[in-house]
Amino acid sequence: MADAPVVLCLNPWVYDFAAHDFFARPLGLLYMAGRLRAAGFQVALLDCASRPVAGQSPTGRWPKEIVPTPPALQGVPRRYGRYGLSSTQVRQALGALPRQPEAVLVTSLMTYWYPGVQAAIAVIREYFPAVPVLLGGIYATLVPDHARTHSGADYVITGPGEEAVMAILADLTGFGGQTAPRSGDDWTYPAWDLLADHRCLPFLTSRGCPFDCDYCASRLLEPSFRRRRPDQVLAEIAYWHERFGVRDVAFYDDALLVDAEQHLLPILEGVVRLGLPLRLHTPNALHLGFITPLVARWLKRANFATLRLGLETAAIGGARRDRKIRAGDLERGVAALREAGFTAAEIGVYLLLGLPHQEDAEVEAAIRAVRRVGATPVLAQYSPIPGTALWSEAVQVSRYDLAADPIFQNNSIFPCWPEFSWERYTRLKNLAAGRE
Ligand code: B12
Repeated sequence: MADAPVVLCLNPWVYDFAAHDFFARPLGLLYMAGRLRAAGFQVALLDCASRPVAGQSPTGRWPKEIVPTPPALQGVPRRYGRYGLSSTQVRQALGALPRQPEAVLVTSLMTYWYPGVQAAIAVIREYFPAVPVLLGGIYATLVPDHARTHSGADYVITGPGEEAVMAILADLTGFGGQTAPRSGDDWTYPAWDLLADHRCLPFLTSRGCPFDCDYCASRLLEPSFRRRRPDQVLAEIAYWHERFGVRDVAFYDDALLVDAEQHLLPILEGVVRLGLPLRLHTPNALHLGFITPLVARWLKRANFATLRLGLETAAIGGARRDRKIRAGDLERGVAALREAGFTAAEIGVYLLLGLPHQEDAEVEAAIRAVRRVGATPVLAQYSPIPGTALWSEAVQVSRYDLAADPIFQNNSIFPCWPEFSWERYTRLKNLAAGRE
C-alpha cells in the first residue's frame, strides 16, 4: 500500500463571534475519508476545529483566539475569533506529515464560517503550493459561486461528494482506487478512528428529510430521504463501542423519528438488548409530532441524555413556515416524555429567534408555552440560507446585503432584525432561562 496516493482531509477552523462545541464533529469529512480509505488511498486527517481531549465531557468550549473582525462586520459589538487549534498547532501537524499529500480535501460547514476555510486553505498553500485543494461541504454546496471565487480551492464540489471526489482523484493521481467494499446497505463507515477524540460518536441513521421547512436547507444539501437498515445501524454503533469504548453517540439525522416503529425503535431495542452502556444525544432537533408514548418510553429506556425538540418558528396557534408541527404537538409530545420519566430540564425545545417579521410577543408566547407544558425553551438564532423558501423575505428585511456576502448569514448578528440589540436579545434569553 506504500505507493497509494496520500490524501489529507482537513476540517477548517470555526471563525465566529460565538461558538460552542455541542457534539460538533466533521462527520461529512469523515465519510469522505472512509470512502477514500476503502478505495485504497492513504488518508490523513487534520481537524483544526478540535478541542483538547482532556476531561470527560464530549461538549464544551473551544479555545478561542481573537482575530480581526471582517471589515463587513465592523461595528458589531462582539469579539470575533478563531476557534480550535492554534495556528502553531496546525503548522506543526502539517510539518509532521510523513510526506506531501497528492491532494487535500477541505470540508465546510456554516456558510458564514468561510473565513476559516480561506485561512486553512492559505496555510495549505504555504506548505504544499502545488497540491490540488478540493473543497466540498455545506458552505460549498449552498453558495458555490462564492466558494469558487473566494475560498482559494482548485475544485469546488457541491452536494454529497463521494462519487465526484473519486472521479477527480482518479484523474489527478491516475490511481483508480479499488472498488470499495460495500456494506449491505451501501454505507461505508466514516473514518471516525482518525479523530484523536473518541468521546463522542457523531452518527447518521439517515440522510435528508421528507419535510421541507421554509427556513431549512436540508433539501438543498440532500434532495432524497434515505435510511439505513436498523441492523446495519446497530452493527456500526456496536463496532465503535467495541473498538473505542464510545459512551456518547450524537445523532445528526434531520428526521430521526420518521416512521419510528420501523426505524428508530428497532435500533433502540437493539441498543438495550445488547446492553450497550451508551448515552444518546439529539443535538439536531427531533420532530415533536412523532413523539408518541411508545417512542418516549424507548427514548428513556435507551438512555437519551440530551433531547432537543424542534418547535422552531414558535408560531403557537398560527400556521407559519413549519411543515412538521401541528396544533397540540408540543403538549402531546412533552407530556409523553414527562410520563416516560424525562425531567423538564432534560427536554430542550428549540425556538427560532430573529426570523423576518417576527415579533417578540410571538417568541415570548412560545417560551411561556414551552415552560407551561413542562419543558425548557432553548433559543436558536436564525441564520438565513440562500435557496430556502424564507430567503427572499430575509433578504428584503435584512439591514445587510445578505446575498452579497455569506458573512452576513451569521446568526450571532441577528441579520433579520432592524438592528443588533443586546437588550432585546438579553431580555428574551432571560425569559427563556426563567429569569424574568
Ligand atoms: C449536525 C448539525 C449541527 C450540529 C453540529 C455539526 C458540526 N459538525 O459541527 C449542531 C447541532 C451543533 C449544529 C448547530 C448549528 N447549526 Co447545524 N446542522 C447540522 C446538520 C443537521 C447536519 C450536518 C452534517 O454533519 N451532516 C452530515 C454529513 C455527512 O453531511 P455533510 O457535512 O454535508 O457532508 C457531505 C457533503 O456536504 C459532502 N462533503 C462534505 N465535506 C466535503 C469535502 C469535500 C472535499 C467534498 C468533495 C465533499 C464534501 O460530502 C459529504 C458526504 O456526503 C445540518 C443540516 C444538514 N442536513 O446538513 C445543519 C446545518 C449545517 N446547521 C445550520 C445551522 C443554522 C446551525 C446553527 C446556527 C443553529 C442555531 N441557530 O443554533 C448552529 C450553529 C453551530 C455553532 N457551533 O455555532 C444550517 C446551516 C446554516 C448556514 N448558514 O450555513 C444547517 C444547514 C441546517 C439548516 N437550518 O438548514 N448543527
